[in-house]
Amino acid sequence: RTLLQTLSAVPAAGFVAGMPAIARAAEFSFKYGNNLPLTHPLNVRSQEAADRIAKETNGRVEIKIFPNNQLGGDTDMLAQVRSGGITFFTPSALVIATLVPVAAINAVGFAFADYNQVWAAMDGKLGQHVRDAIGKVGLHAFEKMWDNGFRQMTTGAKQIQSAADMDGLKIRVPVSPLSISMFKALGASPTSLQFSEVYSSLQTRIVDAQENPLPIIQVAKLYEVQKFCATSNHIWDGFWFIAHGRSWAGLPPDLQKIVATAINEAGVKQREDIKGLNETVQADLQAKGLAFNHPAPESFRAKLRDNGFYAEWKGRFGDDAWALLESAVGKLA
Ligand code: X2X
Repeated sequence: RTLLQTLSAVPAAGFVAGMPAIARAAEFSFKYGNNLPLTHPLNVRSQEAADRIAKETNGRVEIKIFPNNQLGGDTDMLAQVRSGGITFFTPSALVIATLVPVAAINAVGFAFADYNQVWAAMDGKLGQHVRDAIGKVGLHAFEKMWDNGFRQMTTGAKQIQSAADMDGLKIRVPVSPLSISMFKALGASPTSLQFSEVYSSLQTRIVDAQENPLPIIQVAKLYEVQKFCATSNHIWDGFWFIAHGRSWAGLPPDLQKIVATAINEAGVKQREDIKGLNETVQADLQAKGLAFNHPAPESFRAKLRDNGFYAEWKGRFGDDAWALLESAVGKLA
C-alpha cells in the first residue's frame, strides 16, 4: 500500500466508543473524481457500484465520489490519477488522449454509424488496443468503457444546417488535439476549455457554440445559454474508467475482482441509461426552448476529407490502430 492510501485510511468514526463494528474505517479508501453533475447516469451508476463494493468487501473497500469537477477540471484530475492523489477518474477518450494519443481513435469524425458498431469495437480489438496503451503509462483501464454519447452541436446565434455554416464559428471543444483539428478542418474557430468552464463561457459569449451529447446538455443546463441544437452525431465519445496503476496493483486479487466486476457491470447499465435518454431528452430540451435540426453528414464528411483530416489522423494514429477502426466501421479515407 502506498503512503497516500495509508494516510487516507486513518480510522475516523470506527473508533468512537459504542459504534457498531460495521462502521469501522475502510482498509482501502479510494477517491474517484469526475467532471459531471451528480444527476448524470455516470454518477448514478458509479454510486451504485461503490455501494455494492462496500457491501461485497464487508466495508474493506470504500470509494468516495467527487463529481462535478470538485477536484478540479479534467486536466487537474488526470494529473491527480497519475500521481495517485486520486485512485479513480473517468476521462473522456478525447481527454485521456492528451496523455495516450491513440485513445482518441473512437472520436474520428463520423466514423461510427450506430451503437452496435461502437460496442463491438470498444468491447473488442479496438478497445483492447487502447487499454493496452493506457496500461503503458501506469494507469489501469477497466474493460467496459462507459458511454458519453454521440456529440451534437449547440449554438447561440445561428442554426447549423450544413458544413458551410461552420465557417468562423467560435466553438468550445474539450482539451483535445483531435477536436481542435477536426473543427479547424470544418472551418470553425475552436477553443479548448475544460468542461467546468463551458456554461460560463457560453453565458459571457467568450464562445458562441459547444458540442456535447444530449444528456450532458440537459444535466449541465446548457439549454439556458444556447438556442439551437444540430444533431450532427459528429463524434462518438465514451469515458474510460481508469485507476492509478500502483494503487490498483496493490489491491489483493479477491478485492480487485469485486471492484472490477462492480464497475464493469455498472458501466454496462450506464450504457443502457444513455441509450434510453437519447430517445427522450430531445423532447425535454425542445420544451425548454432549444430548437433542433438534423443536418445530413455528407457536407461535413466531404469538408473533413477535402481538408485532409482523415489522412492526417490515419498518420497520427498509425496503420495498425486505423486498420482496427476501419474493420469496425468500414473504409474512412
Ligand atoms: O468536456 C466535455 O465536453 C465532456 C463532458 O463531454 C467530456 O468529458 C469530454
